[in-house]
Amino acid sequence: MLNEDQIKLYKNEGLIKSPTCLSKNKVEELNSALDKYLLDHKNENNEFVSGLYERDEAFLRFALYPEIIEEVKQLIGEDIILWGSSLFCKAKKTGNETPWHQDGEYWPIKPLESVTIWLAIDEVTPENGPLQYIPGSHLNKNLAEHKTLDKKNVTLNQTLKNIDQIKDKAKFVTLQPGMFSIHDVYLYHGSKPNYSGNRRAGLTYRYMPATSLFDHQGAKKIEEKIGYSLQRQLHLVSGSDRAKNKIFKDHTK
Ligand SMILES: O=C(O)CCC(=O)C(=O)O
Repeated sequence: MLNEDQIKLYKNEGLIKSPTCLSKNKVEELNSALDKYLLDHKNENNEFVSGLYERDEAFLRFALYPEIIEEVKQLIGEDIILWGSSLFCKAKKTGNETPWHQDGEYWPIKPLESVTIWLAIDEVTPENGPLQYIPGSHLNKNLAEHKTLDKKNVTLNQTLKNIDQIKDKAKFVTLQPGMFSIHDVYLYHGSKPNYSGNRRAGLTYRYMPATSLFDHQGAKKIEEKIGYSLQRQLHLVSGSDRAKNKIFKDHTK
């Protein structure tokens, strides 16, 4: 669970490192699921995989761990929908950059509110492309202008237009396997390429308050623009679906 200072820090900075670390057994389960996924998809680019639990349901159960849900509740309340997951698996030496962005730029959630759990499978060090962020950049709850990048070796193709002026305020997040950070939907964040000798794999799980509506048609349009398409599954993980979303599975019963 988060203490009051940690909750305050999250509200002020837009990102915190959770004090929780998953057990050794759970970290082993995470590794097995990832090893199997990478083997099953060995001819694909797995630097960034969106719709992870829709593609492989082995990844769903990690998102339901009470250690994670209890902390999400502290930040967005009792009514929670898990609506997405991704793999960010930066290969050693050649791992891709994630350009500076705000998550909200990609997500049709109304009203726009969501938190991301970034769960480390590998150790994340200053050298292997940790998540970096601008503390407080979420505070005015605005989506800043993004532009499309015409560049290979990036996980996402949208980037913030005016990041150069504030880049020097960035902090980065180091994690041990089984630890996770939590960030706000409006936060400016990204990560550098991985030129180190160690892979940097992590999972993201996205949760929204069930008082918001997920616009499936809007999501489809955005995802086609980025170049993928999937049948997104919404999972009710706590409380009730107050906004009457299209729920794929209710885990509260
Ligand atoms: O892990 C990364 O490289 C970027 C992650 C990210 O952008 C996110 O979690 O929203």
